[in-house]
Amino acid sequence: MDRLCFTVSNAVNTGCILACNPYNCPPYKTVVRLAHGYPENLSMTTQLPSLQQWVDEVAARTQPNQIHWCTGSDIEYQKLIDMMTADGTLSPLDQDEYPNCYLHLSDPSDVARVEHLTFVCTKEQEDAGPNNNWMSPADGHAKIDALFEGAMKGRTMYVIPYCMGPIHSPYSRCGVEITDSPYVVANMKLMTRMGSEALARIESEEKFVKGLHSTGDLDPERRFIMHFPHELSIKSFGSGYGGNALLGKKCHALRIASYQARTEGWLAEHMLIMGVENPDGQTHYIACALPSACGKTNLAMLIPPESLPGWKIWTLGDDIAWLHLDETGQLRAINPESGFFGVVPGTNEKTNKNAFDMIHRDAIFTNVGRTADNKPWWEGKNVGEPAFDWQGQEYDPENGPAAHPNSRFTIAATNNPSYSSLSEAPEGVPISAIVFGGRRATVTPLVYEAKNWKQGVMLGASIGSKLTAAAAGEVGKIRRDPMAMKPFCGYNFGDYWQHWLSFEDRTNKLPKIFGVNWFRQDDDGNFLWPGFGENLRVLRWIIDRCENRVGAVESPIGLLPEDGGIDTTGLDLSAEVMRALTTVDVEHWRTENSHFSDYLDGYGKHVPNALREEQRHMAAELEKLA
Ligand code: GTP
Ligand code: SPV
Ligand code: MN
Repeated sequence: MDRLCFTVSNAVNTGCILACNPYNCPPYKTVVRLAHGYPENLSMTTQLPSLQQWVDEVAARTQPNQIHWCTGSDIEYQKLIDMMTADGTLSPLDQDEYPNCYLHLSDPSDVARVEHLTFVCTKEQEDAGPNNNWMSPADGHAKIDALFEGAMKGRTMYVIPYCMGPIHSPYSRCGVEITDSPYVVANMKLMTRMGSEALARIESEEKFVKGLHSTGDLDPERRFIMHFPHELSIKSFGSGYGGNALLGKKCHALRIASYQARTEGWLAEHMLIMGVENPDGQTHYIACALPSACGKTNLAMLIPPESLPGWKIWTLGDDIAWLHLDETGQLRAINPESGFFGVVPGTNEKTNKNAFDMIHRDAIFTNVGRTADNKPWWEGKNVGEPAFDWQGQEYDPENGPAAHPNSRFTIAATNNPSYSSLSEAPEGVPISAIVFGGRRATVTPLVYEAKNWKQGVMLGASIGSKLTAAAAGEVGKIRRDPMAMKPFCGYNFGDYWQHWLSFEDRTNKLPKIFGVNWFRQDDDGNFLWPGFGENLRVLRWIIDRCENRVGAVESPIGLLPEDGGIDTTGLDLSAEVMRALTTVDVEHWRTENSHFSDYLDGYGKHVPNALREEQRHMAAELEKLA
């Protein structure tokens, strides 16, 4: 079977990639390092002068007790775990049922990304755009450098070389994170390709993103996450949590990478990547953007329901996709990460069995509760009872949930039963469909298709979603979250939409674009659509549309499923509910369109004309039906 065609079987494709890597990347020279082991390998350094100089400068400013260059070995990981267990940063969970699983409880003020303290520092404010908090690079450096003065006194400074993406992929990009948090090192080990191999690539490329991080004293008043896209650098102070501190993730792979991607002609997106294999063994790859805590991890490792025998799902990524056009004009995706930092609450055998099973070993849990017999516990686990909450106190429902709503598991991707070995393919996977979605109780249908690329870009740009616990703030409020990138685009959204539109000028093979919404509710707050594994029914319609196998109904917002277009056999769903899920309410959409128009106004002259025309065209089409 042709490896580069749209539909390839996962198994066939895997074998082929191992046999014939078309890029024939030279293997990066592996530098032999003295096996001093941890923590004695303090003398290990780098052959790259610019990296050595930066590490020396940081050490002079932050004054650590010692410097540890991370090799990424399993022994190093275990020693860090042992050290954190000894000093109470981690607690071992019941090792019979949860081997190699540990619990970390963060500071109660440090439980989510802090968007109001996250800045993009560009020379001109309009380059960062209204979608970002802005500071000038000079002010940004001055403000945060002052906090780093002496910040690592008495601590070990860890130098983490990492590679976002397969080590030998031309699409991958490297970085080095310096941190004083062993918890960050352990998480980076599970989430990225870090250590000696990454350092060898960095030394040979002589280019890397610089990320400097210190947990400081966790004082929210002294907490900032600063990005300097023109310098390819990040400085983060005062938080040890997730996207604030694991700098390879949102800071590098989205904010800095989106900026790099614009200048280099690719896309860095908040998207899962999954392979959907049909009973004939054909696999389509889908990239899907949903805002934080809106279902990417769940969708990426979905288990097909019994009513769809023969279907298989392959997980490539659950949070970030880097998308490139190859030399044939085909859009291809790699996952820059190699692990998951997933929302724990709600994970159970029914909703996400793959995740539920995989987090029974080798996982770090952050901010979940515990049972009396030392098993992790969270709301929606459906097994056991909480004895302690996420702050380590005896569980009392009066104090709120046992697990923090943004509690997370960290785990290597290879632990996932649905792991796709194509995750390691240097050339990534061909994308058949791009999907955008949000969490909306009303308005947005279960699924709809853009008629063309321009309408698809508008579909993505106009996504609105309820805020979730993944960021500190007002949970439940609807906000515009274009392409699920509101907190993560490292430059002006107007320019970003133009960049998206520009892909149409470069290829005639672009994937179709779809919108989805798993979260429609009735007046009593019940979800109308069963979601989770049943979402495969929607993916199937999407693939059928890509293959021109089913028809669709025209509407002002795009193409909708025909009656019966989505197979609901075996579901307890009335025709009336299905119709509610797949029709356009003209009044709702007129309001939606007018909100979107106001939103575009905020981006002034940066709004691409083509996007404005699409918005006006939709308004006119809705007017005809009013
Ligand atoms: P981030 O890691 O923050 O980017 O989140 P995510 O997009 O990966 O979200 P995740 O898959 O972790 O899901 C977040 C929450 O949404 C969990 O509580 C899930 O149980 C819930 N959820 C996921 N998929 C569905 C669905 O199809 N229907 C419903 N009703 N809830 C869902
Ligand atoms: C998100 O908020 O989209 C996450 C979690 O994936 S964090 O790593 O904290 O950004
Ligand atoms: Mn995310």
